[in-house]
Amino acid sequence: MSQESSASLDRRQWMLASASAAAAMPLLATSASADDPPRPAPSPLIVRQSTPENLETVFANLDSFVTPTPSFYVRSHFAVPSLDEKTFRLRIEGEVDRPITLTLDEIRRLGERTVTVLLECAGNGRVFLNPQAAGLLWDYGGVGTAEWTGVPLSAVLERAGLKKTAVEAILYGADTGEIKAMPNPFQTPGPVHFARSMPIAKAQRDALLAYKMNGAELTPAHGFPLRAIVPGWYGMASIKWLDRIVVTDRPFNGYFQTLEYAYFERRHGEPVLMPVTELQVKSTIARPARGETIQAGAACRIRGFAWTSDSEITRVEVSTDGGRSWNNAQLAEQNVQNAWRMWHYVWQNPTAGRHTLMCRAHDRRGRVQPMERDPDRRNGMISHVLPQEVIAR
Ligand SMILES: Nc1nc2c(c(=O)[nH]1)N[C@H]1C(S)=C(S)[C@@H](COP(=O)(O)O)O[C@H]1N2
Ligand SMILES: [Mo]
Repeated sequence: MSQESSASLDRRQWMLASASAAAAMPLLATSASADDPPRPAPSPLIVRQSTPENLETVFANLDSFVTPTPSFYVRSHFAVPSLDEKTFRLRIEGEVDRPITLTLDEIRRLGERTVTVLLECAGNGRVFLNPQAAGLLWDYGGVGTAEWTGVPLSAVLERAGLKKTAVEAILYGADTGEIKAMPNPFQTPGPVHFARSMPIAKAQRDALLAYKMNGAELTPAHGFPLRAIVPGWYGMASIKWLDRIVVTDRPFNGYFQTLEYAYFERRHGEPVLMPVTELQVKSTIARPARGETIQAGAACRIRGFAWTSDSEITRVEVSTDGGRSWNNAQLAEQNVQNAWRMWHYVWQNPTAGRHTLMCRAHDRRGRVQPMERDPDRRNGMISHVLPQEVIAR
């Protein structure tokens, strides 16, 4: 597929999204940000798949640090399991001194905290890959930031007591199913639970078992009654409907970190398949949106979001001429590790015609958003700079 045709596909998807938003919502007289021209109220989510339900955020409509729950993307591999708060139990077993099961009340008593954490699907931006990669074709909106309330995973592990042999914690969701819609080597051997592991050090450092999102009980789609939140890692690590933790004495090779959600890392120059973990430094333009018409000659406020893993966004550059020249954007003061940072740049005098916008983020660890796609990342971890065409009239 040529660059041209993939760009027009995106534009069509954007127009479909905004057309359905316009049909469903009355036009607001004023927009959320005084600097943006008026547009429809926050739209419903875009349906990427209906069974199971996979829903994308309309990124161009995001204009707040915390993403409201009704606008937060949903990524589920299997049907939402129906779980009853009263009979729900979390089981912890494996390399522990005492295998235990905990009720939600027992979990809540382990020391509540609230963190603001961004989740980004490892496949976010997949629609831009060329050649097209396997998986759901997310545009910009497989990402969001929410306030999560729960207890540290470390507190739960402490209750069970880790043996000296403990190396990883595997988190299992209650959801289960088969993956068959791919060629044989990528199918599951019968039904599996959605599961991911992390090293014990990560589990003890900052992973959270959350029962609230944005101050309210988790919704079924987002993992009711209990989910993991793994700060700084791609979303697949944040297991929803979490009902089982197995501590192991060796790395886990489950389906969702080998055949899926894995990328090639070069070791001694040779590719080694590794589970996807840490978020890459990335920024995305929210407005003007791809294909949007802006006013020629009038100052245009370009705004967006930038994020990274276990670091801080220190700079976002914006180009209005397809990457020939770059200008520093203004970073918002609100700067929370493992959430995102809002930014804007005022483009003083757009001339009539087509323009290609770009943005590029830097972090405190010295990482820079790459200009080129790295094919070793297979079908995920999509963070390279993307051109965004707008029209000034
Ligand atoms: N049990 C379970 N947990 C899961 C998933 C899943 O399918 N089942 N999807 C993962 C993926 S790939 C992502 S990106 C995030 C999305 O979380 P959200 O649906 O709350 O946005 O959940 C993760 N946790
Ligand atoms: Mo994901």
